[in-house]
Amino acid sequence: MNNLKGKTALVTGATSGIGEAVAKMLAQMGVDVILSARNEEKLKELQHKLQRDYNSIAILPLDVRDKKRTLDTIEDLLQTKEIDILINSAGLASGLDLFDEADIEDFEEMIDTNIKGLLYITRAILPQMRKRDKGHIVNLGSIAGVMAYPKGNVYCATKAAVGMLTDTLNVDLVDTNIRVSCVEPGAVETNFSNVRFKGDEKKAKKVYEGYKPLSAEDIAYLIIYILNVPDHVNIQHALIMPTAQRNPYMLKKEVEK
Ligand code: 8X3
Repeated sequence: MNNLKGKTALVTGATSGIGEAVAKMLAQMGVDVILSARNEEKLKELQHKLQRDYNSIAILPLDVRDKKRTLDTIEDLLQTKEIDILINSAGLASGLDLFDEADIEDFEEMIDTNIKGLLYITRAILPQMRKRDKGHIVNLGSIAGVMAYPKGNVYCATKAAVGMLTDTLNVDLVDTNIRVSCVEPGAVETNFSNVRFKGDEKKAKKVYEGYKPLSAEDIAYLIIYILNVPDHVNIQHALIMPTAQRNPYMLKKEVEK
């Protein structure tokens, strides 16, 4: 069953990790994909790669933290495109420190991207979806937004906000056919920890050692499933963890002998 063919999707954070994996899978499903991220060169590279095999792949260079540019760019985009699917996957963790020792710049970067960026994009896209009475928004939450873990502080808070925004959007959209979903992964091996630890690859690699973490593709499969279910089905939250991890505290690691 492919309910997605011929639809148009906008994917933020499309040049890495989960965003990139979802963009590729959407293209495979025959969706016209608009790839959005900050780095234009990377966007062009991915567009070039995908265009060889799939239909329409457009790019939208954008830093979602820039309110005015985001609102203006989306307004322009909507003059010519009807967006059926919005994947809000731009987001990051910056630092893993005790709250009282953490860098306030890190707090702001996470709030600006994970919450405010998501708000700007969604606020700009949603009126068109409401007018057409159709659309599906998928937000990238996290187990971090469901359960607090040590030193997660502001990252956990931003992802809790993403989860709650999913709920409040669903409530505000009760009289429409628009669906809003939040995917909440545990440990996924992507560039995530590398960014969190600011390029300390050794520290980043350690996070995924001794067990099989999820891959970006595992999350992309789930997102495709969520998007592809019949119109009367709205999967509002989906918590997805590696089998070795049951929550942020319970992770079965093989110990080296
Ligand atoms: C990523 C998962 O557990 O590192 O959001 O916060 S975790």
